[in-house]
Amino acid sequence: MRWKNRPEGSNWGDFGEDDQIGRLNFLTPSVVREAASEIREGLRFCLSLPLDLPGGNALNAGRLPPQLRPTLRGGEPNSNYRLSADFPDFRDVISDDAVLLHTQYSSQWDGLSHVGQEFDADGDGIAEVVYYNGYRGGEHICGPKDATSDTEMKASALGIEKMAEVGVQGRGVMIDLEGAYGRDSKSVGYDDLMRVMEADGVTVEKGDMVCLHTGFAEMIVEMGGTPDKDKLHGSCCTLNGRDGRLLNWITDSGLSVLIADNYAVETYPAQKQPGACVALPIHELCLFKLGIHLGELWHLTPLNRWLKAQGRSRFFLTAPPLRLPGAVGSPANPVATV
Ligand code: UVW
Repeated sequence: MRWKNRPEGSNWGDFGEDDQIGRLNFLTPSVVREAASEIREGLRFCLSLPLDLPGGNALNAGRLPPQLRPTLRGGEPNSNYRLSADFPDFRDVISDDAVLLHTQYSSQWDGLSHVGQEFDADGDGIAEVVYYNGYRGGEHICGPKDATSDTEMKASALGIEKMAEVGVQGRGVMIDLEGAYGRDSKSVGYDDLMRVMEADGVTVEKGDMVCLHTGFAEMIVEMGGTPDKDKLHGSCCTLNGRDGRLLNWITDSGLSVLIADNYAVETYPAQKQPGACVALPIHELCLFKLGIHLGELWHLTPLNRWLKAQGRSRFFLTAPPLRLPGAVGSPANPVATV
C-alpha cells in the first residue's frame, strides 16, 4: 500500500490499490448503453470554446493562448511546401505545424495529478505531497523545484492519458444555474443547487456526467478575445466548496465527473473560514479524495438552450482528453449528441 492513512471522506483503494481513474470506473458498459438512449435526433453540439479563448491571460496569469507555428523543412517554414521541389512529377503541396499549448488555458479537463495535498499518508507525523490514491509528488507526479532542475514535469501515475484510455462517454446531465440565478456572481450551495434541480426536474444517477451551466463561457465568447478581467472575475455562479452538504451531495450522488462552463467549477479562492486549510475544497474532494475529474470552461450555452427548449436535461456525452502521456490536464473537445 502507498498509504497507511487515507484522507477522511476519500475512496482510496475502493477501486483497487493501483486505480488511476477514480469515479470514471462508474462508466460501465451498461451505464454507457443506457446513456446512448438519449440520442434521439442525431444532433451534435461542440462543447469546446475555440482553444484561443478567453484571449490574453485574464483568468490565470500563468496560462497563455496557444502559439501555433509551422514546423521546419530544410530550415524553412513548412507551409505550402511544393513537393515538386524534391520530386518533379508530384503536385502535392504540404503544410505542417506545431503548437505550444497550455493544457488548461481554455476548455479543459483537470487530471487527477493536477491537485494534491500535503498529507500524512504514511502516518509518521510528516506530511508528504500526495495525490489521489496515495500517488506521490516527486516519485509519481514530478515537477521541477526550480528553473534549473532537470526533473521532468511529467506524471508517471495519474497522467491524463489514463482518462483518455477509458474512452470517456456517458450520460451528460445539464443543470442550468444561469437560468435560475443569472450572471451575477453567486456562490452556490446545496440548497441553491437542489432548488434548481427540483424546479427543472433534473435528477442525477450513478455514473452521470454532471454539467453546470452558468453562462460564463458564453460571456467569454461575447467578449470576442479581448476579455474584461474584472467583469469575468465578478460574474456568474460557482459552487460553494465550504458547504459541507454540497460536498456530501457530490460524494453521494454517484456522479462520475463534474463539469462547468466557468473557470474553476468552484468559488476560488473559497470563502475565508476559521480552520479551513484548503483554498479549493471541491478540487480537494474531487481530484484528491474521490478521483472525480473536473471539466472547466466548457461552452455549454447552445446545448443548454436547446435542451431547455425541448424540456430535456439529459444527453449523450463523448469527452476524452488528449492521450498525452504524463500531462496533468488536457484541452477538451467534448461533443454532446441529443
Ligand atoms: C484553478 O487554477 C483555480 O483551477 P484549475 O487549475 O482547476 O483551473
